[in-house]
Amino acid sequence: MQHAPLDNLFQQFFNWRVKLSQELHFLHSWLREQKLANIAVNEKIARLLATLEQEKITVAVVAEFSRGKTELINALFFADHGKRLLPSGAGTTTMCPTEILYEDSIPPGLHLLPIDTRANPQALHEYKKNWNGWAAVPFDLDRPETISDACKPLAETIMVPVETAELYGLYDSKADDATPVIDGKVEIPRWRHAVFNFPHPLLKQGLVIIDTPGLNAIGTEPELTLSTIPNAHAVLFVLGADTGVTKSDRAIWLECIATAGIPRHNCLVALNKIDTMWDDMRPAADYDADIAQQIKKSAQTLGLPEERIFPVSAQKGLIARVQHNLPLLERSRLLPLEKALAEELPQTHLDTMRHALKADVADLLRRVELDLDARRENNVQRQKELAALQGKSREFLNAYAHQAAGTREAFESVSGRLDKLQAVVARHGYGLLNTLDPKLWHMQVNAARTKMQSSFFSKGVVDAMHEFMANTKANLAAARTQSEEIHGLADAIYKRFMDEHGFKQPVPARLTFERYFAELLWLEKKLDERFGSLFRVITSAKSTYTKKYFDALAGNAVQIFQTAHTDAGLWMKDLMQPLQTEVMGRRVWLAQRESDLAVAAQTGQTAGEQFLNLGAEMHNLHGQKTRLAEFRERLKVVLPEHNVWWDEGEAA
Ligand SMILES: Nc1nc2c(ncn2[C@@H]2O[C@H](COP(=O)(O)OP(=O)(O)OP(=O)(O)O)[C@@H](O)[C@H]2O)c(=O)[nH]1
Ligand SMILES: [Mg+2]
Repeated sequence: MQHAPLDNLFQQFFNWRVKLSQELHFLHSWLREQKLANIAVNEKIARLLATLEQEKITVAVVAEFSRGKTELINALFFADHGKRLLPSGAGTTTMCPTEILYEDSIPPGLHLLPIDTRANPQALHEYKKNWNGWAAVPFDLDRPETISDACKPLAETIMVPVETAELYGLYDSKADDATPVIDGKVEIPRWRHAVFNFPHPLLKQGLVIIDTPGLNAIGTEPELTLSTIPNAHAVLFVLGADTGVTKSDRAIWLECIATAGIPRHNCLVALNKIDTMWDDMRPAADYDADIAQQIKKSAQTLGLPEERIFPVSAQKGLIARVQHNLPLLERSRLLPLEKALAEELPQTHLDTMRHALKADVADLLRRVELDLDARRENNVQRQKELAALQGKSREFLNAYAHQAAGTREAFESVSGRLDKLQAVVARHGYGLLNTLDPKLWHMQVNAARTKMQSSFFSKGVVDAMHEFMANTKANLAAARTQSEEIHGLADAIYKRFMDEHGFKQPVPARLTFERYFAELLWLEKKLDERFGSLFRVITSAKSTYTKKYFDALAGNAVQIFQTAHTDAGLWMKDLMQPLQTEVMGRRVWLAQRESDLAVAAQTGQTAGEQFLNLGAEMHNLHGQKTRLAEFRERLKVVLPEHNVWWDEGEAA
């Protein structure tokens, strides 16, 4: 059977990650062997490797229930399993959002978060930090045919009293489509969220798929629309070719995609179940015309170019793949969709990631190079000095050596001064880290929550949320000012050492806040959209939904701070490192010089042995520079200028 484009993409993505981390490991062990790996270099490489390791590609599959999402996931990604991996069937089968991934820190199996966690304020991502409260159904990996059955809990529901369902935000008696009440009870999903942890090759290579339930469930879990779906690298929206865009399809499209800030180029639409239109009694041209008409109508309703809509039959595609039936695969039209998805993914997120890695690798190499240059420069000075002292009297050499010892001692005080200045910078750094401390944010969140709870009017509830957002922005702005001041201080110190001692290492770049501000502004926009109109305020204030919305919003804001806090910590660690390395290098040089001159004063010689040693060192430095240039070239191949790394053969 034809090799699938997505398999190819992920294989290449994986190969590329392996290749890059191999190159970084080679570079690191060489730097260590050559004693060129200082703390900053070690940390930078460790960080690069961790980034590569954690990198995932996320695809969210979004649709109303029973459109064939799960079947499409089976057909696109897991047909090699030989049967239906995830359960799909008539009626609602995926009752809660399901993340399909591989995570080796938890056992393979279905991990399920109970629905009663909805009574707590913690956001979903917080539950993922601790798996204790999750139920687990282990997979028997030796009997893959049992996995689909093990996933039956995904469809489980329970009957709970109306008040409980209201508490969870899963029942609203005023809603047009309110669930029927039987003996004071209503049916709700048993689980809030599921993680399908399975060591499939694609998942091990970094693929994460989010299988979402229909409108009812999406609407009750604001975290899905506020972060999970917008953060996916590609969104696949599924329609039924038999139904076209229904009212609820349109509602999901608006809620999760059109207003969720998802760039159009990240979104593809599958017009599924085209096999329901197959009719061997009709001319093929009529069938083609019907499909074209459905595409046109769907494109118009969704406001999307027609090329983004892919007619497909997930069910027949899966059968074709399992049975190796090429004509059926062709007829299912699965491949064009798969190809589009494979082309889409690398162009978006992966390029951004590659650019970030490239900048970090370039910075790392530049630092090592500057270090080598400084060592070379020191040796040239030593050589020149010894040459100029040739033929001088023993007495002169003695006095000169004495002076060199004085210079070395004097420099000790310079490095002591740097330590003090560094302590000042670090103190300011603590201030910055305090401003960004996520713990403070938890306090702010609680304060806003109390305010919301005590507000009698709906306006007060929404005002509390807006106030929270305003505080968040103000604090981020304060942190930015602090970081600017710290950078200014570091810059002045670097300049002073440059002027006084001829140092060359430039001050590291500023800490940028644009990304965090953009994320906060986006959250604020969502808040305005959700609670902007008075009607919505009245209907939704103080409801469980409003609380859940705030929890998700606050959870996102705290995460932004968490990231900013981590970034600021790393930035602070890095800020004075280059200067410190240079001062250390100068100290070594001055000590070597002192010992050169002491030998010269003792023996009356400034040539011979010492020159030979210096010559060997220069030779060594030259060799190191050449080797570093080789590493640079090899890394350039893995991180090229142009977007070609995923091309056939490139990552092999
Ligand atoms: N004829 C036809 N039926 C399909 C196709 N894809 C899915 N189905 C059927 O549609 C029904 C729903 O499929 P699922 O994959 O469970 O749909 P879903 O969107 O995941 O549904 P929920 O998880 O319940 O929201 C099942 O009976 C499938 O067999 C298709 O391409 N053609
Ligand atoms: Mg499903």
